[in-house]
Amino acid sequence: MSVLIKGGTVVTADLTYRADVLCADGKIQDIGSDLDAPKGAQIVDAGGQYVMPGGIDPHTHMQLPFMGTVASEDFETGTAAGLAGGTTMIIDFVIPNPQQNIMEAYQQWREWAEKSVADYTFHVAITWWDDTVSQDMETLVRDHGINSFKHFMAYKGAIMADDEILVNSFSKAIELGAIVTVHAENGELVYRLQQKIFDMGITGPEGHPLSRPPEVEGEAANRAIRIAEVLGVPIYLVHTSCRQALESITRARNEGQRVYGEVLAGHLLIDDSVYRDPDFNVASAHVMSPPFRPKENQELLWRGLQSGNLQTTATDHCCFCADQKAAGLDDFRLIPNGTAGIENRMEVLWHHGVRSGRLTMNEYVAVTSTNAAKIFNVYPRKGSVSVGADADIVVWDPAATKTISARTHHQNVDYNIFEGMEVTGGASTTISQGKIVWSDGKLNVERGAGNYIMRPAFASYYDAMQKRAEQSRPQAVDRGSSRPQAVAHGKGG
Ligand code: DUC
Ligand code: ZN
Ligand code: ZN
Repeated sequence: MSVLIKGGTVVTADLTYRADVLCADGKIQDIGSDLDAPKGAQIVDAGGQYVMPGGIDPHTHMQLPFMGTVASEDFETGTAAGLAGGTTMIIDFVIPNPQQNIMEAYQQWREWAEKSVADYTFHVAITWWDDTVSQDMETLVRDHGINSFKHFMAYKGAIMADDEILVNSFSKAIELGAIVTVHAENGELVYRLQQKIFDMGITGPEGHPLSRPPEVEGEAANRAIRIAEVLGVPIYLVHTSCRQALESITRARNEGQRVYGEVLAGHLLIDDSVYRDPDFNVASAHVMSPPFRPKENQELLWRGLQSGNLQTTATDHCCFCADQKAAGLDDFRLIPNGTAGIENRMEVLWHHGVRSGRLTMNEYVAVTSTNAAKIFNVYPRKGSVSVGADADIVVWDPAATKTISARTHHQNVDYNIFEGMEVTGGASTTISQGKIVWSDGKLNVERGAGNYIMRPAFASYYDAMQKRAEQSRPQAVDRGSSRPQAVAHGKGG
């Protein structure tokens, strides 16, 4: 079965041009003017619309067991909601319990994800350390197409990675040609502040942001970046939410360090006033970490995207319904952390990014798809409209209008953090693996159709680092030069 997208304007991270796009056998077969439709092809009329790479959400948590419950959105419903919003691939997280065998956790997530209706891949979290973890990292990179390892610097007593774990895991990652990612919040400080605020009698959701102020994120971001610098490993900070963390990223990038930053659609558009809503259901529905921030951070995060210091946008899609959030009715520390967004990321970023003039259409494609594909080494198979790429495409109607609501969304959660937001621009057709899976406001998906996507290690990057380390070794005595020294240390010295 083939699909011919006719009469649209192709928009990639680099180019904007009029062309038809032919998809067959799951791939983009041809791009050109006035392409003929093969016999039996389905035709998508893209007149007046944009033909872009499907969105990649590099940060989701489908059916995550977390804080005594399990996220309500599973891999089937979550990937379907993504397709309805133009997102055609997710990068979810394998999160082993402390002491749990890493391969066992990985197999568990693979099994859970088999019902996905769109393509998916995983970051694997390193939550504890011993020789078997080191071995398993190697197996994952070598045999299972994993090239990114996640570290939670918060959630003390659960999945938190302390400095010893960070150093061990980062060192192993560079040896394997993998990238490290971090949830940057100082878990010791969060723990201390949570107790203090609760003991002061602040028990409701308003205590959540007070216990996780921006300084706590800034400290952890800077620490992780500096550890990565010393070890010479590329690092990616998930959900950068505040000035302090952004400044650390920007500073390190200006020094030539390979540091990447992600920002969530929610952090760009929602501020911390939501936690002071008198309705527990509303305030607790916004409890996620890091929390929504004072408004002044939003403009800085937009500028981070515009300047290229932040490269990707994500959602941290992790859904809990009101009955689950109610676990923290008397104690904000027990409210399961997480909010939804996979269905709305592409449209809210278009509306507030492109229509506002903050982002060009090409920049929009970069930050919603292409950059994630490049950083996590799956480009140009994903994140591009090019011959030979996977036929994961969104046909974007810039004139479509909609009011976002939990009443009409496809996400399996009873609240939408963008409730009532009016947006212009949306996915009229989504194509996944060369099949039309969303059109005319209807999903046409098949349980289990999603493929697990292997992502190779960054061998060339690792080789280059080794070469630089060798070249820079004589300079290691030059105390005025921090970068070459750091690279030399990156060799494992
Ligand atoms: N933050 C959340 O809000 N939910 C899941 C995990 C995380 O880090
Ligand atoms: Zn996180
Ligand atoms: Zn997360």
